[in-house]
Amino acid sequence: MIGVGFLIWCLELARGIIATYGGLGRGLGWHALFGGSTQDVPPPTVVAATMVTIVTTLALIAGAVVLVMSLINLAFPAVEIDPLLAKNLIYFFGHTFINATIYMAVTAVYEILPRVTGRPWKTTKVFLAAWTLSTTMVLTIFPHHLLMDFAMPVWALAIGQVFSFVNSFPVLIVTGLGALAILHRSGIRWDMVSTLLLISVFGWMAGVVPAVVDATVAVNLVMDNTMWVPGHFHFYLLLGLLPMIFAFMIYLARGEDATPRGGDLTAIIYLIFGLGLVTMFLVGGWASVPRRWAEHLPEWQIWDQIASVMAAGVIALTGAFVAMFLARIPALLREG
Ligand SMILES: [Cu+2]
Repeated sequence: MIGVGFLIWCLELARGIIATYGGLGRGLGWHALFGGSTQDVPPPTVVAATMVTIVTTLALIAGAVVLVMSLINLAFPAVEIDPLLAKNLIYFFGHTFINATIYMAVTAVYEILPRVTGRPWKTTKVFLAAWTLSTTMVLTIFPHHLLMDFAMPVWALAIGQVFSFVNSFPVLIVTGLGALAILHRSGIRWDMVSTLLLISVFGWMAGVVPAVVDATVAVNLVMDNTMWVPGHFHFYLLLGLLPMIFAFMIYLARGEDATPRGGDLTAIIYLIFGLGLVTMFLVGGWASVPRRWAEHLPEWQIWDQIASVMAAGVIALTGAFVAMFLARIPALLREG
């Protein structure tokens, strides 16, 4: 049901992009990137949304295929599934789908930072090239989840390994540098929304570092079943994806000038709690604390205890951000 919902959402995005820009290739700005045309160059948000539409649709198809295969296998056990194929389909779906969430949420940075600074975020050729590269690579690096599967062909693992290094950087760099260029001497007023956006760019960029470390064969063989893994994905989801979403929600509900006093401090406290939480995960991984394990030794629990306090702080502030959004809904509805 959730998959079908997302598929309808993707199809609607694709329809909108095709109707407005004349095709998905033009949504990615290929006419400007390869043809040199400067007409109808799509804004950054459309470029990102086109990429997300393409890869999420493909991910959903793979997910649906493996679901149907499993259901058939349940009903008719004689119809067997190739376990390696099933695992590949699952990780093609999962890797692509979760990556696309950040690629979509980063449009909050592309849209809101220019508005609060009064400086446009221009679509450059480098920006277009980075997003086109990521569109192809995000689809081919999922074997980095299968580095421990000896039955996988070595070439597939090699692609997963090499492209994991290459893929992470183009979009991160154009986004990070773009954000810094817009912010530099802009005289911006640091409020809750702008601070959350800056935190999100930091959290995304910094969180990818432990992820790429884990996608390295030599490290993965040791670290994959440790707390390092929840450490890296909490890093870019808790401090990258979520601040993008919070900033967007609060901006939507309260507008440009209405974010409350001291909002920047609230956002920084969220960053501190979040960093504390992910650091405890990463420290546990560094100390080889296993995940998915029946036994959890008393020596490991000090990190859990610190992390629990940090998690409580994250939950409290998340509650506050969501409440700020929900509290404004009735007024927004009245204003129409
Ligand atoms: Cu992945």
